[in-house]
Amino acid sequence: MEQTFLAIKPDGVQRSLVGDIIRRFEVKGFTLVGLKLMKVSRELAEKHYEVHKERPFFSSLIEFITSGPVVAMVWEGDGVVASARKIIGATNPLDAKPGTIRGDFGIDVGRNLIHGSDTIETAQREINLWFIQAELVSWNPAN
Ligand code: D4T
Repeated sequence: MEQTFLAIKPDGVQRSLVGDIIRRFEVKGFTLVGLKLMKVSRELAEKHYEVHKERPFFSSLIEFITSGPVVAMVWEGDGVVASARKIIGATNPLDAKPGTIRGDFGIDVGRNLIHGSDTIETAQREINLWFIQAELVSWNPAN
């Protein structure tokens, strides 16, 4: 079954949006298989964002993601990687459509509330980076 990695960033946690954000993926019909609140180490942050190492915003991105608690999650379902990206909206919240998480709650690209894996391959890499297998729960939703 297809899986994706999502992380509610420190701004989403600080603004008490955790419940609202999780609800959007639940009501869509995806299955939550991993969930933890964590303070992200610099090492994990740098590995997660290593593709952006040379970008001018890299150091502020690392400072921000390590600044407070993050809610790390794994969600499962057919097409979940692409669908979650649609639910999240464009990287810059000013460009994100109303109805998306970033479109509804943000105005700043450096405070865009949530991360979502962009491909199935990236999702597998990120799930393995953030979770150990024993933290993931395989279950069949009754509905
Ligand atoms: P993430 O990876 O956080 O889900 O965001 P996206 O996949 O939508 O966008 P990204 O990888 O291009 O950017 C990663 C992260 O960097 C921040 N950022 C991005 C920033 O602070 N300034 C910028 O100019 C850009 C492009 C926001 C998301």
